[in-house]
Amino acid sequence: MSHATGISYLKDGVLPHMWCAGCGIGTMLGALLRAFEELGFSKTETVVVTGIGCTGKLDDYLVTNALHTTHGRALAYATGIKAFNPRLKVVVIMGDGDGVTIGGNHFIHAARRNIDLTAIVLNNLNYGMTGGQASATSPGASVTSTTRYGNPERDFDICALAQAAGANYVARTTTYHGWELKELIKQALTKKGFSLVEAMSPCPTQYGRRNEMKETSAMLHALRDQAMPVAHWRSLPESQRGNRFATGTLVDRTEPGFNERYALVQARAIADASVKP
Ligand SMILES: Cc1ncc(C[n+]2csc(CCOP(=O)(O)OP(=O)(O)O)c2C)c(N)n1
Repeated sequence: MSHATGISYLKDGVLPHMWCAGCGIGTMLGALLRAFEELGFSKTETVVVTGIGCTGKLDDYLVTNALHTTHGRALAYATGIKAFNPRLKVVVIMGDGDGVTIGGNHFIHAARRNIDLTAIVLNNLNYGMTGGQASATSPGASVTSTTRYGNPERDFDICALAQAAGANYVARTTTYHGWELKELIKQALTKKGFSLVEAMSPCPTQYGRRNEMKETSAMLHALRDQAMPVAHWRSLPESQRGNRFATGTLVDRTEPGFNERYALVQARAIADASVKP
């Protein structure tokens, strides 16, 4: 049996890519390309929107439509695209800094609107591109370039945030689990309403080396060991979960999304206008 490579969605001449050895962004790109191919996504009717950061460079590699936006604002641009032309498939790729730190407010409101977008947040636990500063997902005990003696802040659970705000679909895995990542991206891409896939990823250059994971592969293996399929994770009392996080599909609902609700409002407004002089 031959597997999809997704190569037809990759721009010519872009390899080798720009990310560090051991970074998970290339794995996420591979999963996305394969998901596009397996779902037969149209190159002209798919728009990949990115913010700024190492993860935000991903749109450079694609032959789909792409929009490279400002830091933390990718979801706002994507919302405009989807509201204007609901026929387009809109996929938003962000780092944890981009998506839920500087971009936290846009993230909450995109999930609240349940707008029909797929957001993929690559969570490498810090601001990779600018030197490894703490982000809203850096764990409390972690050392980053701005928290040299530990992080006094608490971290966000991105999936719980999306669930609480109203997203229809929420999933998480790691870039160690490349095939699962592709499958979860496919589910998210076919889901109506706001869908989120969180890809836990190593950042050996910035995060790993400051947190006693000096080998290039060490953070990848640490994430692998922390990942726990959601059914198992839910069966354990909180006291036994330790630092493990749940993976797989965490939320799957069918609430109406923004575009459906907006179409109803539009129909009412048009009907109202037609009876008035
Ligand atoms: C408004 C604004 N503030 C700050 C920056 C500087 N900046 C560029 S990338 C980045 C961090 C990106 O981190 P993250 O989103 O986690 O992505 P990663 O690089 O880790 O993939 C920052 C702070 C910017 N470009 N624009």
